[in-house]
Amino acid sequence: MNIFNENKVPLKKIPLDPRVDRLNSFFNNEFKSKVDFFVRVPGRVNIIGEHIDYCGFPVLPMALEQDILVAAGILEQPELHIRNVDNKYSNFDCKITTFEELNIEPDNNGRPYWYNYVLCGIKGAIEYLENKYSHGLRLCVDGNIPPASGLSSSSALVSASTLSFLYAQHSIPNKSEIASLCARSERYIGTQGGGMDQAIAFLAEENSAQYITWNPLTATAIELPKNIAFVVAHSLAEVNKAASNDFNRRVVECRLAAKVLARMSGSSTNSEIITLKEVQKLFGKDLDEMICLIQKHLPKEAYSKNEISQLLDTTDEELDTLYLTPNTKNLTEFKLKQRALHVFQEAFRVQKFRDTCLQLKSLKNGECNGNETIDRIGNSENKDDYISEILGTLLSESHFSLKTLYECSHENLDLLVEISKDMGIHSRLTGAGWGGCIVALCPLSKVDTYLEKLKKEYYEKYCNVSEDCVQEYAFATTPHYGAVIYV
Ligand code: ADP
Ligand code: NG1
Ligand code: MG
Repeated sequence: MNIFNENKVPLKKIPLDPRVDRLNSFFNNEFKSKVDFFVRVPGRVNIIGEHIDYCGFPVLPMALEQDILVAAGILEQPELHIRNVDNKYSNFDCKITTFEELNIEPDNNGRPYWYNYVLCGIKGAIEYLENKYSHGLRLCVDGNIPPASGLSSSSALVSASTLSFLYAQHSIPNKSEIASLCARSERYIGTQGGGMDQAIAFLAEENSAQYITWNPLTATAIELPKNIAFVVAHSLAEVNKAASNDFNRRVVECRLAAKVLARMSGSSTNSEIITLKEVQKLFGKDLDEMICLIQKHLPKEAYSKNEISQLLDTTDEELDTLYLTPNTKNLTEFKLKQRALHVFQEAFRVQKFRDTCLQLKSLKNGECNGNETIDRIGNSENKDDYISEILGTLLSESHFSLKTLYECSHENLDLLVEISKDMGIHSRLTGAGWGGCIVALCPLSKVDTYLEKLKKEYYEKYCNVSEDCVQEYAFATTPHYGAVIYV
């Protein structure tokens, strides 16, 4: 076990923190035994790159201060005892055997029980260990990431569970490996997400966002301009992504769009192509050119299942088994053009956001070298305002696309975005959408006025929240560090 290997999830001393103390006492009371270790996994805010991780395109999230904190006690017997400090979350106890036998079922309304996320994490860990494990666990969970709000509370919970279980078996995988494992584990809840949430949970660094790529998974630190703050504001519309087929519907629409585009390029239907990124590679075109190709190859507003089967020269039954999920098999209509357009355009915005941050850094380091954009930034009267406007516009465009092409916004999110716009502040929904939070790019000098405006014009006017609670729902944030084990 190499404690100092920077690729491994770090082991740190248990911090002096009242929240850790409270969780420790809660665990002692609940189980009449001592905590062996704690695990902390942060939530995240995705700055830009929404609904494109599962299409193979890079994204740009940062970790939050808010986290899932877990206290764990190692057991000799193969059992799980799961508790939560918040008593709205019920206790759960079970025996464990093999990952094949660990069933994860939702309630009668198709909503996952909260502890199903813990079970997903454990199931993934047992699968990774090929059923060779020797210890069970007692777990107490304390989370302060607003749940079901696009800040990735689910992945923090799954990842903290996987990490706890592996550590209890004396296994500390490296960060990229466990990030990919946790992304696979969370799919047991029923949603076919990409790996963004788990990647940032493990690969985050303090003070910078991460530019995350797939296959192979890499994270590159991106310094954000110092004169801006990222403000998160909750619309107070909560939505559990595994309780409906909205999320998976988008995933399969992108898959089918990729498949149809690949077919148009002359590739055989049984090729492995399944993501829009792979299709781009197949065509050998840049993002702009792909956007033009969509207009040509996917002209219709909607495609029926039968039309897609014909385009792919397959049967509806084969379509079900190869590309659809249990909760999307009953769908009869798919929007391929709109979803693919959003994906390629959003991928382009991520590149532009990252490049602008890098160009600003080059300029600050005095590395101009006749680069046109850098010169333009350098020559602008107020560099900071100029950069804020470029980055902010990308956020506004992203929101518009998510609202109109991807259809995953919510009226409360749109209202928050409009209120922000009134003050000249660009913002967008963050996370999967259909509710949850916006992220706004706010000049540092305007943060207090902006938060005050949100309080007056959103929280006081439309929501019944007390003044002290507003800070919990609207806050400026800076990039935090990733998952840790406290021993
Ligand atoms: P998010 O955008 O926050 O990831 P999801 O819909 O993916 O939203 O997952 C939210 C679900 O995760 C909640 O409905 C709940 O079941 C679970 N969850 C999140 N935080 C906690 C917590 N602190 N304690 C228990 N369960 C939690
Ligand atoms: P949230 O909103 O945290 O559940 C989901 C997916 C991400 C990504 C975003 C949209 C999971 C675990 N998370 O996040 O992979 O696709 O939506 O960009 O499925
Ligand atoms: Mg989630």
